Amino acid sequence: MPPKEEEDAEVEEEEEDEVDGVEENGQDASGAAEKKKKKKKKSKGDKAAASGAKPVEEVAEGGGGEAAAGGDEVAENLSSQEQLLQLLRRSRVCEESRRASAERPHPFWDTQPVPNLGAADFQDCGPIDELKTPEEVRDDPYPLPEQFQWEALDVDILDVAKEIYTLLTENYVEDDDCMFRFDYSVDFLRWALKPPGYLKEWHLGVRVKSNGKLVGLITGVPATIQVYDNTIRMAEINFLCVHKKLRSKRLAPVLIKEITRRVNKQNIWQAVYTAGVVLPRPVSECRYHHRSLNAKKLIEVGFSRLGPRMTMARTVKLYKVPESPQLPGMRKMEKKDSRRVFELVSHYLKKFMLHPDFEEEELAHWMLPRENVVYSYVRESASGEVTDVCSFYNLPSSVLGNDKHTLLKAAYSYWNVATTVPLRELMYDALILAKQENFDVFNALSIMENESFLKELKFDIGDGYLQYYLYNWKCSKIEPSGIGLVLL
Ligand code: MYA
Repeated sequence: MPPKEEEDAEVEEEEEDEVDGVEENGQDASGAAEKKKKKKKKSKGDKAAASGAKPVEEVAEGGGGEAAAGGDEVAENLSSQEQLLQLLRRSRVCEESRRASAERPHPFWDTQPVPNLGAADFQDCGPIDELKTPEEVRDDPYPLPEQFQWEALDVDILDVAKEIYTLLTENYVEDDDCMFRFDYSVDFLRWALKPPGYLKEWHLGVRVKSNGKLVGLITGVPATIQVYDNTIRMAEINFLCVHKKLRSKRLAPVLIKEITRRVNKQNIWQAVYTAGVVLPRPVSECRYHHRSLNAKKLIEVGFSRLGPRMTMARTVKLYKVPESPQLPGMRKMEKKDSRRVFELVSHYLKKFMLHPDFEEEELAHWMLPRENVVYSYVRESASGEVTDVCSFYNLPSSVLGNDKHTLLKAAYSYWNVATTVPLRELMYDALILAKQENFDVFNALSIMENESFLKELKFDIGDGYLQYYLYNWKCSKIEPSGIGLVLL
């Protein structure tokens, strides 16, 4: 399969809604450019995407690259030599962008209990900060600039959940070329934010006092995580988001410090998180891979492009999958399967250096099927034993500035355990099931044992990375194949 490549898109125009008065009154801009937790595209350099990333400064300044991807015509007019040149240029830009991010100063992160980017790898494991008690942690929330206030967001209130949805769909993670932006649904957000033991206080919003508008977010949920031989109660941090009009005003560090305070008050001192941006300091650097399910649409939206000497018809044929699962006994997971799925998944995860240590109830929360959110299937033998399990979650992206399509439906590989067949065969059925559910693309990271099926199942490598981070925990770096953790 020849590598696929994409063209730069024009940067989307910023929306014009008002965030009253905040820019004049905001704190000084640091000049730190935004970079994103990257997902999505094939042949873009980002968190689930796959081609060349622009340097962060260029993205922040809205600098354009080439014209927007134009489907067959443009793709077919490019000679394979031109495509190769583009590929090389993009990989270089992506690497430069990563290096720039790695080399610039980190006035906030340098004050935090995380290893320096340049520090030697650790041989030992343990907390970085001195041990404290919750009583030693300040009682007062960190101060925000005068015009803002904190709020613990209640996602059970539909209007509040919708406000979070709006903030994220308009301002959350985009690919490096600003062609796609995550579109986490309300149902997804409620699922992601309400596992057993969740705390409303860790769903932290920043509102403009004068009009109540939600302009900032960071969330945490509790999880037990095993890192090498240590089992640690942690917070999984996600959905850090600052409204586009309030970027580079050092609001993110305040959000991070305040969520840290709230987590510490619960006697929890470590956290795990992922990001597309390079910060001090990843414990692992993984890559996204993308399997086309709807090749024509992916090309039309500029997610992928026709390979050299490929026609649309040949490409569609290349990615065609059977209509129904190939393994006998595949069916949707049900509540009655929770115990067995728990046994399979928790036993399987033990082989990885970094993995969640689930309670049965917790895993049932994460895996029981929810329409349009999470899809889980088990394989039941003739004698009624559940032997294999696969799952994926639904994280669509808005397609920005495309005349024909507004949404890209992406499935993300989740917890998969094969005991009766090679993982590749199980994942082939996962692709088929995702296609049945009308997904356009199936994304998987280079983690766990995924390398065993990516190539054969025609996944294309993305050109971006997903960094895994631990807060206040030092340990030796982990290869992607040692990561047994998927964060949403
Ligand atoms: S990753 C997804 C992050 N969200 C997005 O990419 C959405 C779109 N972007 C934005 O909304 C903004 O650009 C954000 C930054 C909010 C990202 N993780 O306020 P600033 C540092 C951590 O002027 P802004 C996810 O959700 C940056 O290096 N830090 O910048 C996991 C700089 O610090 P330093 C980040 O662009 C989140 C400072 O912020 C990230 O307006 C895990 C600049 O602040 C990032 N993704 O806002 C959070 N991006 O100067 C950490 C930039 O030092 C959790 N920065 O380089 C840590 C554990 C906490 C709990 C601990 C409990 C024990």
